Amino acid sequence: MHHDLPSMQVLLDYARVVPGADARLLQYDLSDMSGLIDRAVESVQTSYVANPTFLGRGGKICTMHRRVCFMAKSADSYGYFYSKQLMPTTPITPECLELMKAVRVTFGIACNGMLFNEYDPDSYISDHRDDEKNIDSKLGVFAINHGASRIFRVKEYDRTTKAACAKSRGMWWDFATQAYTGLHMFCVDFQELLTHGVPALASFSEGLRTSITFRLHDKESEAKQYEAFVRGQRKREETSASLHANKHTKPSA
Ligand SMILES: O=C(O)CCC(=O)C(=O)O
Repeated sequence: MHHDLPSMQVLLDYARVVPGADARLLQYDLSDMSGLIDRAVESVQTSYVANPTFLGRGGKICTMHRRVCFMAKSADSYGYFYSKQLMPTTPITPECLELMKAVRVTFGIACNGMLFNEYDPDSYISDHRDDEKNIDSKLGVFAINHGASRIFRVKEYDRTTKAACAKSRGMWWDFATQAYTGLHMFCVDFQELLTHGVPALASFSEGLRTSITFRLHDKESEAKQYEAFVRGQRKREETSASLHANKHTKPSA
């Protein structure tokens, strides 16, 4: 990490619950970067995909309940892979490049891609753990908060059910996000032991919130993932087409 770090607060130190765990939620004051952050958020407004849907298992249509876009140089990444889907790369704007550089220099986080999630009051992201394939795994996942405050909810991960713990079985922590702060899910154990999500809560319902996560992509190593995505997509389309055809085939008399 670099010497002149912005002021920082430890929101959660999981070692207090599980001694030895290397998992902390850190919050940085980024008010000095507010102009840079505003300009980056503004520059992606026409690039969002709203509530993207994708074909899940058995041809089921699933929805991401928010607006999403992924910015990088096309030479660096095919895009952001999620649920065996691909959010293709949008050529990164100069404003985003500038913010990414500031994050790299200030926090020493290796990154060449930025994922934007924009939440209106009804939007949410379910509890999940981040795949650290495209994350600087030495340091964890770094995000910037912009706009309205939302609850960022952290839960203990239940290895038995392979899901976030129910409240009766594990601990939950709620944090109200603050504009112009950095949220750092630090460090190597965070995504292993804890989930995170942004629930839709009626009491937290004013305006838009954007989060920006900083990712490190390598197009060469994504090639296999890309081929698997293309194959899977073909398969899902065939399944969906045959389900559709069966629905419309009249039974013979
Ligand atoms: O909006 C946030 O703070 C979380 C975003 C997130 O969890 C993700 O993109 O995986």
